[in-house]
Parts: sequence; C-alpha cells; structure tokens
Amino acid sequence: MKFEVKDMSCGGCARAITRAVTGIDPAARLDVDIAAKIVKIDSVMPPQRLAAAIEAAGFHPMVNSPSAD
Ligand SMILES: [Cu+2]
Repeated sequence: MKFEVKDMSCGGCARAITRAVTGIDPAARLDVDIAAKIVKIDSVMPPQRLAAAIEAAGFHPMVNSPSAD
C-alpha cells in the first residue's frame, strides 16, 4: 500500500505517521520517503484503516495509484 502525504515535511512527521500506523498494526512495516512525500506500508490492515490512522495523527494521506495522475 502506498500513500502520498503532502503535508509530511520532516523526520518528526515521519515518526508521527510511523507511530500512528504501528499503533493499529504493531507488525506493520513502513518505508517513508520524506522528500517524495510517499509512505509505503506493508500491513494486514485495509488501506482505509491505515489512512484513518494517518489522518488521526494530523496528516492528509492520499492513495497513490499508478494509474491515476
Ligand atoms: Cu514534520
């Protein structure tokens, strides 16, 4: 699952997002690219749950689909 998080701007944001996601799925693996504003998540949780957790941390994730630009 890949999200674009445009309002993520620093390591603090990345940590907050990581905490939010591992809060709902402790086994989740994240790959955060702050410069590209992309968060890749390997998790058993459905995408909408992951997005909701990121939103609850104060960010605005968008599903990054390769077919939409
Ligand atoms: Cu930040």
